[in-house]
Parts: sequence; structure tokens; C-alpha cells
Amino acid sequence: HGQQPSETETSGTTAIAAQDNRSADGIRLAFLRHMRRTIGKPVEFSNTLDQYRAMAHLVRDRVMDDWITTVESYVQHNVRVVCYLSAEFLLGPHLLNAMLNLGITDSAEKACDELHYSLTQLADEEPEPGLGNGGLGRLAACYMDSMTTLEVPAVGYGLRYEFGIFRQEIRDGWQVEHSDKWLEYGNPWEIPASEATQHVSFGGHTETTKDEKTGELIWKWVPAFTVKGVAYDTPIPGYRNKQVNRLRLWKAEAEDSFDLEIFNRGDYMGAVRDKMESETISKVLYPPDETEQGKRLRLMQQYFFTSCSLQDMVRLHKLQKLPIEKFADKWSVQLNDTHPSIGIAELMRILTDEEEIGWDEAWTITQATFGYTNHTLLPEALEKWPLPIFASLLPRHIEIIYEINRRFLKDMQAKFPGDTARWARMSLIGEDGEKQVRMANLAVVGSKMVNGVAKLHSELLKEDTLKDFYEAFPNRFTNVTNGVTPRRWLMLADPPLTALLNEVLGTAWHTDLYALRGLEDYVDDAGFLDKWRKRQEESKGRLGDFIKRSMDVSLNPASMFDVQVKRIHEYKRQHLNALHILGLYCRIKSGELKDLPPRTFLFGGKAAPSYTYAKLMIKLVCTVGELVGKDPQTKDLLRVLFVPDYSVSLGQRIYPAADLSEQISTAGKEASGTGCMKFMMNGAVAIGTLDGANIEIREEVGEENFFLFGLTAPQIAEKQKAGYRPRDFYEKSPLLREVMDGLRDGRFSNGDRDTFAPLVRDLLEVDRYFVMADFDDYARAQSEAGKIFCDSKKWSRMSLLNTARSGKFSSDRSIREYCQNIWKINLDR
Ligand code: C3B
Repeated sequence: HGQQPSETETSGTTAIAAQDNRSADGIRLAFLRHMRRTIGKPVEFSNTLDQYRAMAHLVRDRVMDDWITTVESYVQHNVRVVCYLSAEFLLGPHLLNAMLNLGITDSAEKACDELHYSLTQLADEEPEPGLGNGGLGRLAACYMDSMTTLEVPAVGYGLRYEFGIFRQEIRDGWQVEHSDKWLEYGNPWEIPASEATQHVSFGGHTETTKDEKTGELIWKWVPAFTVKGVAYDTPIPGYRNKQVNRLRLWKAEAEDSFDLEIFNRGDYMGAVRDKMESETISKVLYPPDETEQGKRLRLMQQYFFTSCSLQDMVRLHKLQKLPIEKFADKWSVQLNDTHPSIGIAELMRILTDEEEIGWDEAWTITQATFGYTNHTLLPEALEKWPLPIFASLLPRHIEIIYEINRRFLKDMQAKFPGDTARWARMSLIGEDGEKQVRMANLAVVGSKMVNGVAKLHSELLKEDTLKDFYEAFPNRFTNVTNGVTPRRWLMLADPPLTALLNEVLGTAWHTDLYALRGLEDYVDDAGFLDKWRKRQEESKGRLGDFIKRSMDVSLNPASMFDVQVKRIHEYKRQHLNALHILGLYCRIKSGELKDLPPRTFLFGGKAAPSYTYAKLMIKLVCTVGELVGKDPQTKDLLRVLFVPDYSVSLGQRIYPAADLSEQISTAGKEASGTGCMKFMMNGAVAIGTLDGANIEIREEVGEENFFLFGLTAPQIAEKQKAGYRPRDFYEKSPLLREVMDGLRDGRFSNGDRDTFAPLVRDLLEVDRYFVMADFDDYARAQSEAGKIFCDSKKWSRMSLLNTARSGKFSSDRSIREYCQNIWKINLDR
């Protein structure tokens, strides 16, 4: 691995140049060069955006040098390549991350000093590539970092959305969405790869002809139109190992973007219509899919990027002169949720229709190629496509899916004779009501391995969601608990903590996070605990400065920072958190609570634009914030802040400053959660349910260092079966009653009884997510956390142990497990 020195004369000077490349002088000179040649401005006239761009270009140059050597070495050794197919990659800003991984941050800082710039100010100019919604997209980004750091040959394949996740504004407590123009000033981190352009067909019909010699049927797809897929590559540097992997994102373009003939006839709009229609495919991160049009577009996006990616693999396979029969030996394709699962039918189409391989062999290759990761148990998130939409867009694929299904059901009929209900459940085509294509079923049937993302989640998949499939193929199921990259989420997010850890542990933990266990030697060292506490307070101060600058609100750094940042969803229960704060408010007002340690409650996260209930939850948090912030009796004790436009970069500011990490989803609903891991690494203590990765966090950190509350997944299931009555809990708990009555009567909202009426009604009558049932126990756990926080030595000890025992949650560990159990890649080669 690493840079191969060439044998020519110039290698000496290249090596010196490479060395100098990374020095402060080298960086300063390169910066000035890019300012002239790339940005085209005299440095004296440049603004901060120009300076960011010049810096980005020179950093990219340094990444590119390593990229070339990495690609050469992959080709030379004919390695097995992991293709991570994902509709989302939530990368976060590149500049400081690339500098960190290359090891040039200090030099860059020095160069900036000499030029009288501030590196952080300049880095703040970078628009965040928000090509994902939340956990699933961010996981893909963490995995790219870890795969490269572990030197796993890998390509990430996805969509180059022109507009990423919307920018969130909070206006009068309500979410308002704005479009995200991240490409407005160009993107120095991507490189178009013209040799990789692909063509993707849609619609039309199929025809069959008879092979004259064999008499066999030959299928032909006669599509209605095709779209061009243009590849844009973003280099992903590994951590100080000179390895760079590729993230290849596809942009949709019209085959013929401008029709001169139509134009000459005078139809100016008509001449560009094709272009507009085609380009819609990669225009925006998946649109709301409630409408027919939305559904159709989303399926087009999925097929578009999946087809481009598989065609690209076939192209590269042939370029290396490998036989197509050996496809699965070369490519391991991981499906990030069901979004790219159409790839199973697409590879079958390519192998049978285009490569003319027989069905059985094609199926063996296909199954050996794919692995499927499931990320959710929520039934509404398991994708199903209405048959008419699917068949009209992909007429050949529906035939292939029917054939897969016919053979599969035959096997199941042999395996489970007479069990018609089971066959119906397992069928790739759902027949309840409108006919549907069930993408999760396709993904399981067409993959060699299926995994969940945390122990509990993987168990529930086997016991419940995918039970029939588990019973048919028990060996296909496995678990890989999620992880996050400590490079971005610890080193980049919290440089002072990183410096402290380096001071006492050295640097081994950067790539072996279990080495943080060494911190346990200091757990009874009063001096060190004091240092730990001071560092934490400084982190809170830094977040406080940012919030003062951006929102003009002052926070009290001595208060407990109690944080819930994640997508807004009923199952994540931000409303439980808000109701608890209302409980505190009521108890302070009644005089029951006197010496409460001051608390700052921070919330952040986006609600899907069409998810009315989630938007109401945001309004609730903001209303509570206004209430407690204005009341003279509570304003020094309670502060509630909804930080708008939560993002990767905002997360990097927030995690290091958290004391308490809110992980309060209804047990059995959060597949894993990954925010919990980022908090833990940065020394926040969790309050949470036995759900997702919380269970494993508590296992690692010890039950005495985790504030547990709430019903367990089996208890929830039981209650659901027996008939859950939320009102019983309301009637039993005086505090809950006071809170819910107050909310209903407008006590917390200046007499407004309407706004929260739907929420109150839902919680008292339905409460799908057991907010009422868990309220009292949550309040108990919260009050325990509050008490321990007052004992700062005890708290610091808990905090330190959270960091010390977070080793398992590095995405390096996750990727090692994928390599061993799914991809069969030997890392010690
Ligand atoms: C999320 C889940 O909700 C999280 O529990 C999990 O940690 C992450 O995926 C990563 O595995 N998820 C998501 O963000 N988007 C989906 N469509 C499905 C799951």
C-alpha cells in the first residue's frame, strides 16, 4: 500500500515536492497560486468565499495525488471491490475533514496565520453537501471514511442531487422550508468522469422472438425514452494512509439536451423540454412520495442511479478483461436499505438479456453479489410500489420479478407445503388491495446476506418483520451494529478533547477506538477529573458563543446541557421531552421544586415537509421554550432552545457540548440510532430506553452510567396486543394530568386551545408510541440525572467512562464486521 516511488530520475524531486506540499510554506504558495489561476483574483481583492475555494482546491490537489496511486494499486492487485449503493450520502463539509485525514491541519493553520486569515472562518464558507435526510445517509458517509481508512477497495454509488435536504427556518415556532442551493458557487470537491457516462431506459414495452437455432424465447425491451447518467466523483481520503476511495454520484441529463430542429421551428420551450424532464430525476433529494407523481419520480431516481452503477461495474469488469461469469468474485454490492434493491432485477436483466447468460447461472451470480441492510422496522418505511406505476416505468423488470417470484414461490411451496398464508406473505407481489411490488422481499430473496443495524433490531427482524424469510433461510441473517467515524465525530468535532486524549493515551485510538479504554486509569484521579470537567465547560462555552452569534441568545455554561438532536418523528418522541419540561414548569410554579440545578434543553432536527404531526411537535418545543423563558420564576432555571437547520456541521458543534444525551424512542422502534454514539464518544451521559444501539451502549458503559427508563420492546408488544389505553396513565399520574390539561386548556400557550388540540387528542386516545405510558418513569430518570449532575465529580466520572468505553461504536469496527461476515474480504492481506 501507499505511494509507489517511481524509478525515474524525477522521483527524487517529486518526493521532495510532495514533502513540501504539506508544509506551511508549500500550502501558502499553493494557495496564492490557486487564488491567481483558479479563482482569478488578486489576493488583496479576495473575499472569504474566494479564500475558501482556493484552499479547497489546494487540498484537493493533495488528495488527488494519493487517489492516482490508490487506483493504480487496485488495478494491479485485481482486488475485490465493495460497492456501497445508497440513495443518500450525508457527507458534511469536506475541507477540515480532508485536512485532518491528510494530516495537514497544522500546516494549513500556520499558512493561514501568515496570510492573516482564520482557517475556521474560511472553512465556515463551505456549503454543506446535504445529500441525505438523516441517520441512513450519514451512516453511508461514516462507512466511506472507515472503508478507506481500513484500505477496503470501495466505491460509493449514489445520486448527485442538485438540491439537497431543505434548509430549515423556524418562524413563529413553525418550520419553514427553503431550497438548498449547495452547488450555487460550484463544487471544488467533485470531478466529472466523462468516460463513465451511462444510458438508462424507461417505459415502453417488451417483445419476444424465438431463437432460430434453439427455439428459445429471447426477450427484448423496447423503451419509450432514455436518460443519460453523468458521473461526478468525489475523492474520499482515508485517515493518514494515502488511500483514497471514490464516491461516484450520478447526474441525470437529457440524451440530446437541445433540439435544434424544434428550436428552428420556433418552439423555444419545446427545444429544452426534454432536458428539463430528464434532469428532474437528479434535481432534488427524494421528494415527498404521497402523490402518484412523487412515487413515480422516486422510483425513477432509484432505478436511474442503480442502473448507472451496475452498468459502470460491468464496464469496469470488462475493461479489466474479466469474464462476466466471475462478476460476483469481483464486486460485492451492498444495498443501503431497499432504495437500490431494484438492482437485483437490473443485474438479472443485464446478465440474461444483454450478456446472454442462462437464468440459473445469472441468478447464482446475482445472489452472490448482493447484500441487503435493513434500517427500519416501521411498516410504512418498507417500500412497496403500486404495480401500475412500476410496470409502466420498468416493463422488463416486472417480468423478471414475476419470474423470480414464480421460482421462489415454487421453492417455498416445496418447503412449506399447504401454508398458503405464508406464501402470500412472502410473495414479491403484494395482493392485499392494490397490487404492489414489495421491495424488501425482493431484497431478501436476491441477496446472500441480510443484516439489521443493532442487536435488538436484527433480532426483531428475525422474530417479526422478516420472520417468514428467517424461517426459510436462517443462515442468511446476521447483525452488524452501526458505528460512526471518530475522525469526524471526535477529532474534528472536539479538538481540545482530542488534544487531552492524545496527551494521556498517545494516538493509537485514532484508528483503534478501543484504545480509549486507557482512560479508565484516570477514573479515580481527582486532578484529571477536574481537567475533564473544565474541558467540558469550555466546550459548552464554545457552543454558547456560536448560539450567541447566530441566534442572539445567551446560554449559561454552568447549567446542564440536555440535548436531543435528530429527525423529528413521533417514535423518537421529542414531545415526551417537551411534556417533561412542562412537568418541571408546573412543579416550579406550584413551589414543589425549589433547588433545581439549572438546565438548558437544546433541540434540533428537521421534520418531513408533509409530516404535519412532526411540525406540530416543533411548534410544541418552541412554545414551551417561550413559556419558560419569559416566566420570571423559571427563566433562570430552565432554558429551552430549538436550534434551526440541524446539519452535520451543527452536529459537530453540538455533540461536544452535551452533558445529557436524549435517546428516548419507543422501545423496538429505533433500528439503531447513531447520534447516541457521537454523544457517547464526546462524554455525554445518556438517558434512554432499551431500544436500538442504546442497549449495547448500556452494556458497554455499565448500567450505573446510563439513565434507563421506560417500557421494553416485549412489554410494548404485550400492551399493544392487550389493548393499550393511554388515558389510564393520564388518570393515574397527577403530574401528567396537570400537563395534559394545561396543554388542552391553553395554559402554556396564552390561552390558545386550538393549536395543540390534535396532539392532546392523539396522545390521550391513540398514542401509538406510548408517550403517556413512559411519562412518569422518564420524569423519575430525569430527576435522578439532575441530582447526580450536582455532584460534579461523580458526573465527570460517568462522563469519562462514556468516552472510555465507546470503542465499540467506531465505524471501523462495523466495517471490519461487514468485511468478515458479509463481504468476505480479508483485511490482513
Ligand atoms: C435510520 C434509522 O432510523 C436509525 O435508527 C439508524 O441508526 C440509521 O438509519 C442508520 O442505520 N433510517 C433512516 O435514517 N432512514 C430510513 N429511511 C430508514 C432508517
